[in-house]
Amino acid sequence: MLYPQTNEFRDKLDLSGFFGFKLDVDKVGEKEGWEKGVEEYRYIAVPGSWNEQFVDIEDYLGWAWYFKKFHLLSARKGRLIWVRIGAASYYAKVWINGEYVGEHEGGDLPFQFEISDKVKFGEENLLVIRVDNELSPIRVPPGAIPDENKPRFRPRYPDVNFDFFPYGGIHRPVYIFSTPRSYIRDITVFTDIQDDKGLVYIKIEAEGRDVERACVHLVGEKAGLSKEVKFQENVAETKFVMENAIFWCPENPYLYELMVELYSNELIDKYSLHIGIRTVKVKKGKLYLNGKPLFLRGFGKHEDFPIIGKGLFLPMIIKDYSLMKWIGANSFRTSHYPYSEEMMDMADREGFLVIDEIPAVGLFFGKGIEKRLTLCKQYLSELIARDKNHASVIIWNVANEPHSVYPEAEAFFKELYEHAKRLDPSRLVTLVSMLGVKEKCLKYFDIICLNRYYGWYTEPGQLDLACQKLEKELEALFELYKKPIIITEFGAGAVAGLHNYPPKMFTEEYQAEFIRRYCEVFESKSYIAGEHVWCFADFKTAQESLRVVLNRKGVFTRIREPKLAAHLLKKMWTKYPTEESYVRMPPVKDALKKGDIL
Ligand code: BDP
Repeated sequence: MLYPQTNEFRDKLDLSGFFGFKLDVDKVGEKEGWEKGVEEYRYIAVPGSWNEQFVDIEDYLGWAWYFKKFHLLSARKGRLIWVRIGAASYYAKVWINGEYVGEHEGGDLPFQFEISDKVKFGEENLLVIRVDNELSPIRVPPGAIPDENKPRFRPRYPDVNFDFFPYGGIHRPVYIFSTPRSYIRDITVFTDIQDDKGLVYIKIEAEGRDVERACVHLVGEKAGLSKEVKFQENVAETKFVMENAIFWCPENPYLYELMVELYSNELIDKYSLHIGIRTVKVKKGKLYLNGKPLFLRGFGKHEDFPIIGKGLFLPMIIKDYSLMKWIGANSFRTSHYPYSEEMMDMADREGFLVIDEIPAVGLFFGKGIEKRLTLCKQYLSELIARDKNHASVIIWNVANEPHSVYPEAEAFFKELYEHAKRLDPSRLVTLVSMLGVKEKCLKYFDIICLNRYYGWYTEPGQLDLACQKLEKELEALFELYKKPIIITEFGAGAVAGLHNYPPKMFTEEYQAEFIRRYCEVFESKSYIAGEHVWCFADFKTAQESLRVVLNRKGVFTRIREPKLAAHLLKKMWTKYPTEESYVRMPPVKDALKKGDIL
């Protein structure tokens, strides 16, 4: 799915700003014709979550309506007009000028509808979006699990089956954009490496009657290649061989520009992408980027900030990459849902490796399983369609910590793995597990991802015992599968400003010591391919007895102030020469004096 672009054939109108907003607590809006507009409403900012903008609806998770007027120039007549919504949590239904145009399930992925015959040119138009953020066991992520299946020991309010706040609202930009009637619908790029050559495979899909051929240009700083390809049934495929190619990697995130020009008799459309040439592979229990061993250092994160909630906040994207660079990270996971397209673009540019995750968190089996599988497959298709051309994305993750002890879990995850591989054979596919050796489904996946909290949820305060258990489990897991293991979560809560020596749970010292001890174990195992600390920053959760408003496992506070652990990580992660720093690090103990945190 292509992001709206502007050039001489395409334009877009960003509707971000204030929208009219009205709650529909009793679900009467459609009966009362709110799709044609309402007289009474309040204002809300888009993008942004409603829960953080208003004091009276912080915990409201029901239906709400958004209204926005916009103008279209008469000059746009004859072109295709589209509405595109970057993300609306959780379900959205859309009308233009009172006419229904479509709906979409899933709160974290973009969707668009063609509205050419519903808009008025040279006049005012009304866009209406009904957003429904109700929690339900048959939604993904699920809320309010029916009692017979409840694997939880902790009640939460709102009643979610995951550990972050279920924000409602339109969280990413809303665009009205236009394309020619015959246009480039999609571009898919895969890359490979042969000695010093970069192989770039390109598929172009077009729409419209007069599509004939495309001119494709691959342009770098020192080299450029061009080709002409003919369409057959609106699909054209080609391959470039770039001699002495510059390979994309965290130290040199080099991007080539790929320009596609679409022709009938004459030039009718254009689209350009930035692509990186790189490979990611697993061989004999190790992970490789461009044929070199790869070790991931970084975090699990969240899209969460005071006031804007889960809404797109561009300065935070810049700030987070800046802090991740400062600390010496080279990667992150989009826990527990796809992040914004803007965040993914910046990962390509800044050289961060990404484990890209669908919103399959808190999954459980039993009643409603077919619907949840259908949704997971839909999300995987939509995520891969959206992010397939990002050099930064190296792994697709199909779920976080599913409660997969039930027999039907095996078939469920086998199907998800095969679905992802069918759509993208070039990347690795994983499942992030909490069951470890007890997990039945890991055998299907290319690489193992494990979340661990010995010394926190179990063995509280006992880091020696925690590390013994961790080491024992890692050995057993590798013995079982002989696949590289990434630790996708490990961490301890720390209330910023709370100190104690010797380290005690919830102090900054304990969090730092916990991370240091875990990293020491990882560094001693050659099959460990990465360490992702949970979490990058403190984030808001539902209310429950285990959380003090926020989950405090961030090494930065919610407003991005470093805790002691951030300084420790910087010390550990920036010890290594930048050139080859993504190659496996020397053991932490060589780089650090024991007990030396700052
Ligand atoms: C893990 C979950 C993550 C939680 C974390 C925690 O994957 O979403 O926030 O635990 O409890 O199990 O902090």
